[in-house]
Parts: sequence; structure tokens; C-alpha cells
Amino acid sequence: MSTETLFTKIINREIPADIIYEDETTLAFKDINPQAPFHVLIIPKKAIATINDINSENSHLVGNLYEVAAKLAKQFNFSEDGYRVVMNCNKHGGQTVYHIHLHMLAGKEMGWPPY
Ligand code: IU
Repeated sequence: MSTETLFTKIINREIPADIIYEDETTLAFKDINPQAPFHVLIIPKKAIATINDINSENSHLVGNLYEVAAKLAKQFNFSEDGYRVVMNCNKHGGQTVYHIHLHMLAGKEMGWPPY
């Protein structure tokens, strides 16, 4: 199964995105349909389709997503007030792009439960 999605094109700069962070393994860019004043997607450059595909070989890449979230929180001054990170899985989770991505939402107080 091909794991290529539009996010691969964003990584390869084949389609535009507002990229706010990049390192060897990870990219972060603004969500095109923001659900909070600050809404970015933090993705591994290596395509992993869903949370179900995380394993001992690639889980360090997922750890890196959280590390980048903490860095961005510090950079944009959200560490203290807080923020939400969420990763959706498959249909019931609301996943629409099959390249895992950590949503980072900040800049307002979130509600719970999230539905
Ligand atoms: P989801 O968890 O798979 O539903 O999230 C996909 C997100 O990707 C969603 O919030 C879209 O607005 C966002 N997105 C984007 O920012 N840029 C794109 O080119 C595409 C989707 I396709």
C-alpha cells in the first residue's frame, strides 16, 4: 500500500504550506483549516499511515513529534497557559490524511469531551 499523501508533497515542497519548523525527521506547518488561533500539524518526514502502524522501529519518530510540540510551545509562549495535542486514527477517530500528524492547538481554552 502506498503511503504517499499530500503531506509527502508538502515535505518535498511540491505544494505550498506555511512551514514553521523543520529538522532532519520532523516538519511542522499551519493547518489550512485552523480550529484554534494557533493550529499546526507536526509530522514525521517518513510516512507512517496511522497510529496502528507505529512500532519499535519508528516510535522514536513519534516521540520527536512531542518534542517539537514542546519546543513550539516554548517558542510561541504557550507552555504555561497550555495547549492540546491530538492524533486521530481512522474513521472513528476522524482521520482524513493517512500520514500521521500531531495536531497542536493553542491560543484559547479547549473544551472536553472533544465531540
Ligand atoms: P485529520 O486528523 O486527518 O482529520 O487532520 C487532517 C488535517 O490536515 C485537517 O485539519 C486539515 O485541515 C489539514 N490539512 C492541511 O493542513 N493541509 C492540507 O493540504 C491537507 C489537510 I489535504
